[in-house]
Amino acid sequence: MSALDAAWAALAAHAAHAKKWSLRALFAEDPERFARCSLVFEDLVFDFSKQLVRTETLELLCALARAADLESWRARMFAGAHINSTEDRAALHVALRHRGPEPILCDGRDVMPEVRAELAKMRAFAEAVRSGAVRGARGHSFSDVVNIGIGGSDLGPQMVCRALAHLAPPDLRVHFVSNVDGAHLSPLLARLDPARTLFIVASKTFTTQETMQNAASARAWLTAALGEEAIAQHFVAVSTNAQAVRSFGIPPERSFGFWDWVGGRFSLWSAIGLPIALLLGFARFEELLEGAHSMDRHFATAPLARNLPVVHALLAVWNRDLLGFSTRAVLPYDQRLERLPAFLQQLEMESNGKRVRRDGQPVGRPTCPIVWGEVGTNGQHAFFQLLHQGTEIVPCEFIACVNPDHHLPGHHEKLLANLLAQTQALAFGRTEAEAREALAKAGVRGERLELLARHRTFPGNRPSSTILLDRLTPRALGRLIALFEHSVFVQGVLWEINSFDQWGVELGKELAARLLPALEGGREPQELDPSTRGLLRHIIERRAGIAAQR
Ligand code: G6Q
Repeated sequence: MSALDAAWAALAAHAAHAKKWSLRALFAEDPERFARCSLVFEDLVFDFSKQLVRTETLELLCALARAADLESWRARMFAGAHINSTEDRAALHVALRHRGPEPILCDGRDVMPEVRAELAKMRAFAEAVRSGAVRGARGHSFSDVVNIGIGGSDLGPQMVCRALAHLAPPDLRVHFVSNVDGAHLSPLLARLDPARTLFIVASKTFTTQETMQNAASARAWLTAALGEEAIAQHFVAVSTNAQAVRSFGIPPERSFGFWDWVGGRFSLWSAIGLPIALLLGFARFEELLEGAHSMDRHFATAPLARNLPVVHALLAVWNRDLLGFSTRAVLPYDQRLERLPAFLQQLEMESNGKRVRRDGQPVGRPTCPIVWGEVGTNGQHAFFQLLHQGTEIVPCEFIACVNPDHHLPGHHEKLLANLLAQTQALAFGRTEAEAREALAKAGVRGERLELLARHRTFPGNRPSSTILLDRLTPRALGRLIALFEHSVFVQGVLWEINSFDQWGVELGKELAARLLPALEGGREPQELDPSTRGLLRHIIERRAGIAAQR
């Protein structure tokens, strides 16, 4: 048996006991449990004392990490090795936020001079737009920036811009258009003034169907109002494909680059973060990078058992593989983090939603859970019923700031009271005896008391973690995102998968390309299955019918 198989086997044996543990008992037997089962990094607190773990669990999980060679994979990532093996590339997003003078090598070259040069170009452009030095074709300063991109070229910068909008100036708005559905772009264009609108076409490849369609429509809208010559002043591009950017009509000085060693979902630290720099100013974008860099240093150097991304990942694997929980809820108690669940869905599920190992063999155990979530307290009035009393156990991750950035009295205390209460209710529940006692006190008697007591029992023992930040600053957010990024990588190492490719998105793209001609009035593809053929013909007939009526 390999050391890794032995580590999994030891954990499986341990988990057989863990399935009988109760959080009530774990807390009762150890008054120091909070101190023992929480980690602090700068002002970030990660409390995992309400997870179904003991000291021995963490020891066994750390042994698993060592058996999976985590420390050497981590070193290889920082050293620019081609850990993205199926695409034969490095995964070097840590270089994008590296702040020190040291070189970072990739394929024998120091990438830092290029990284710094691109950051300097972003700074100059962001400052010029914000000061009004760079203007549109009619001489107006820009009031609206539209980022056209999808997936990794959308979710990260969008999430950050929403999270930190309280730091944005009142006279600049940033919008994000991703969906190929014209219902995304069309109503936005209807509200915008072409003379004051700047478009960012953000696409690593500059071939993505959705982005190219949206960019073409935006370009047609702009040129209809301001003429072809206005393109160079109203469009910028962020891409690794300089040739395609030039063909679109965007000059090199308005084109921002990045590198093939930056994965889309890890790219918000590159020029893909341009909307962030425009909205918040470059100094704040740099604070975001600094926050991520400080987490990178911690991840690279802290011992496994005190290492936040490592412990976060080990708990995720414990819940998924050993306790068998198939989903994970992300519950930010902060309205500004409303796009965090969507961002993490991509980061985690695109990275680790895989069934074969790096060597092509089946993983043989469950990998990435389904990640989902919603901001609190909204979720409490929607799906928390299932979290507390449903038949599915969902490990939850609560995230909140100790201090708000608004001045409305009375809100934040209620927000935090609710967060703390939910973690308590999930962990400790309410026994049937306690429910009966509460009902009796309220004057309920007899059969009705017996019936209601069953409905009002909370089984508890439902694990959760809580992350607290002092305040939602760019630095704190950068640190939080980097924590999740590294956790995803660690989980991938434990499952022996490559977290940096995404072949699972390809088949649908190919099939859509085969079907598109038929929808555009051309021939139906041959050898179509009866279901798809039936649907395709229905659409074509109904659309023809509608067209005929017009
Ligand atoms: C992310 C994925 C994917 C990608 C989009 C957009 O890691 O690779 O979400 O970001 O498909 O790709 P482009 O940036 O090339 O348009």
